[in-house]
Formats: sequence, structure tokens, C-alpha cells
Amino acid sequence: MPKVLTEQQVEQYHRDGFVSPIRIMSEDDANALRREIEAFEASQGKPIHGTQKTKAFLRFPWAYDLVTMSTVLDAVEDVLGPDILCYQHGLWFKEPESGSYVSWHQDSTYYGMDPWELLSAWVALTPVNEVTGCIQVLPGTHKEGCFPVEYTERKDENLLASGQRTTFDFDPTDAVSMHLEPGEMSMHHVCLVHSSKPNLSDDRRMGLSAGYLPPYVKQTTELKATAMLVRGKDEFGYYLPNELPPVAHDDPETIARQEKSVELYRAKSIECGNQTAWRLG
Ligand SMILES: O=C(O)CCC(=O)C(=O)O
Repeated sequence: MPKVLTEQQVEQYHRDGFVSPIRIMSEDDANALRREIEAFEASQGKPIHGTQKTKAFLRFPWAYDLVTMSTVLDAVEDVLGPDILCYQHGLWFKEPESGSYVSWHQDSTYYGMDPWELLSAWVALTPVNEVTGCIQVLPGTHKEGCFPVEYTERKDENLLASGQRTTFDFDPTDAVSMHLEPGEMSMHHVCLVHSSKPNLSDDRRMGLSAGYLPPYVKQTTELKATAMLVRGKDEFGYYLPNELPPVAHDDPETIARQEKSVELYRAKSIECGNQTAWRLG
């Protein structure tokens, strides 16, 4: 019996590669989390940026609390099973009336893993819809494996630092939009082709996305990255064990551990063909 999803939603995930929306916290809690993040940004005088945005759950206690929240992990468990590692956690903030967009891509491009049994869980802190630039997905494309990508020469307003774009011929009318309210989550397969358009509203569009996998998924690269066991057990040990919950965002050991994990994550992505990892900041 699934814990959060219905049997139909689990089936839909396997058939179409995504499921949405799933309520994982109240709107009030999502607003409170937004206030906490924005208070931190105000204290440092700029938005969360650069290395802070990669594997954020190793840096910020609020991010760790989110990726280990029982409702989130219950939904992830419904798809991946009881043993769960967290590999990545990224912040996707689009400023009001900005040109920020996300090109058509697969999250798997620079992951170097096998089998592709990973998912991305994207939590909304603000309304996410056609006006604010929701994620659009191409149902079923997760069954096609990993597509080649092309790059843009110069960095534009693409939130993907590497500007990668899958070279995949598709009919744009097949795209499905995942609308979310604050406190709702969508989950998509790591090979599902997806994108998002600019935020045309006068408020920020804020989402946080975590990459989860079962411990039996191997790393196919020479260079190995780290991951954190967030539920169940790991009987395989394929991921280096550098990851611990953050003590505080400004704790020197927390920062050093997060930066080391980000360094290994980026080195691995370069081995997987990422030619523009230097743009990550
Ligand atoms: O936030 C967005 O618009 C895109 C996010 C995304 O591509 C992802 O979480 O995989």
C-alpha cells in the first residue's frame, strides 16, 4: 500500500514520468519557510547564489528539514522504495518579471548513474502556474534514456548554469504544465524532458528541488560523488560518505563539508560531459 500517493498516481508516475500535485505541508508553513529564506538573503544582502545553491541541504538547516520531511519521504518511498539517498538539492528562484527560464533538459545529463531509477521532488513556496513559469513536462520521455545535449555559447537567463538543451524533436503541444500552490510538490523521473518559461508576475516564483535515489543505483563514473542516507538503510556503499546534517549555515565545518561535496559533484558532472561547470559560480 502506498503511504501518500494513490495506486493510480504510482502507476501514472511509471507510465508518464511525473505526478503532481502532492500536498506536503500547509500553505502557512510554506509561507514561513519563504520568510526564513528571505530573512537569510536580506542578512547577506543578496539572493542565495553560487555554491550555496548546490546541495543546499548540506548548508542550510531549513533545507535539510525539508528534504527529510516525513511527508516528502513518504511520497518518494511510494515510488523508490524504503531505502532512500538524497543526492542533490537545488533552489529555483525566478525574480518578478524576469526573463529567467529553464531550457528543455533531463536532470540525468550529468549524473552518470545506472539504473536511472532516480526522481526529482520539486516543492513550491509560491504559486506556480502559467504566469509565474511552472515546469512543463513531456510525458513518457523518461522511457527513452539519456538524450545528447547542445550548449549555448554565452550564459543567458537560463537558470541551468550550463545552458544545456536536449537535442530532442518533440511536439510542443504534448507538453503538460505542473501547476502548484505553496506547500505542494511535484515529482518527476530523472530522465523526463522538462523546461519552464519566465516569471511574468510581480512576485518571486520560488521552488526547491531534491534528487533522490535508492542506494542500489551505481555511479558509472571514475570519480565518485557523495550522497546522504535520508531513510532506511544502505547495503551497497556506492556513494562517498562525506555528508552530515548542517549545524548552521555559517558553521565553518558545515561550510567545508558542503563545499567538498559540491566540488566532488561538479568534478563528476565534468566527467559526464559538463563543459561549463565553471559557470556555476
Ligand atoms: O524550477 C524550474 O523552473 C525548473 C526546475 C528543474 O528543472 C528541476 O527541478 O529539475
